Amino acid sequence: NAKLSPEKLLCQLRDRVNVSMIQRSDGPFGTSEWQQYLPGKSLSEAVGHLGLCAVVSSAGSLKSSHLGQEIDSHDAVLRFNGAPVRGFQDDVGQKTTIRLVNSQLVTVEEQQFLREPLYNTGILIVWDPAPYHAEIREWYRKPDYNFFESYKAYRRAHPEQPFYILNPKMQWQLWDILQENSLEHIQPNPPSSGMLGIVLMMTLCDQVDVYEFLPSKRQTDICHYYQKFHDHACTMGAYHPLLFEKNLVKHMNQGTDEDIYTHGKVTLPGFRKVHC
Ligand code: NCC
Repeated sequence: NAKLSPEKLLCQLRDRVNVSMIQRSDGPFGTSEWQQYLPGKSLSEAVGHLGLCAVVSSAGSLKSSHLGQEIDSHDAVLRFNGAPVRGFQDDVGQKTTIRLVNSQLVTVEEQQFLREPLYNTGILIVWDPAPYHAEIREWYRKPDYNFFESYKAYRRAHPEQPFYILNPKMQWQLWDILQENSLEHIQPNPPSSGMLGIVLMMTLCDQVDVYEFLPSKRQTDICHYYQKFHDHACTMGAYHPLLFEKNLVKHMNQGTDEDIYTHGKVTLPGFRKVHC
């Protein structure tokens, strides 16, 4: 049901979604206090030029997938929220280059977030749902979850680990493209961590392989590969416009339907490789 050709859609994403991390120049973050907390290096300096990247969804369908080796063969691997690797290497691999977490986890699960060694590997990025196309200052005054103190506490405990705050601009730039390419009205909530992570990696990598975002033959109502919890909404979406995200990703897939069926694998080009 997408309206644009895959090529045009890739160009729209490349040109209209501005993926950036919060910097000193971003209004309320210009204080000397914030200067001590925001990482000195930019994200692209921290990761360098990435070739082949993997994005690993947290879906239950990763269970028994044996995709671990294939995932680890990528130059960089992105994971989400509290998705573990220990004990699940055979299915999800063990490499974590970047972990994208939502502000709810950082705030509501703060004690776990500050204590769990799981979060100490790789580069951390936190994002928070902002009001539709709000200015940074407006969002800063009223974040969805007030994660700023928890972010600072983590930075004090782990000053050497790169930890960024995703500029909230991108979520609505991406949402607009989702809406423009859907025949139905979609809920006015930001895209899922999964979709944000896919677009983030498209800005950093030459190629992005996404695992079990589009479910394989292992599709299940089990929400996560690491929990016993069942909920259909995890795969289809409730708060996040997940179904529309998945349609968009399917439309841009450069891999085969066979790869989706057997590996839950979608292949997308990095924006550097997109010519408009
Ligand atoms: O579940 P969550 O997502 O952490 O999953 C990360 C991303 O994987 C994709 N996914 C997950 C499960 C599934 N069956 N199919 C999938 O395609 C999605 O793209 C998803 O974004 C989030 O997006 O941040 C989310 O976070 C959780 C929760 O906050 C964190 O896990 C921390 O505990 C949300 N769950 C709840 O609030 C109960 C979830 O709605 C969205």
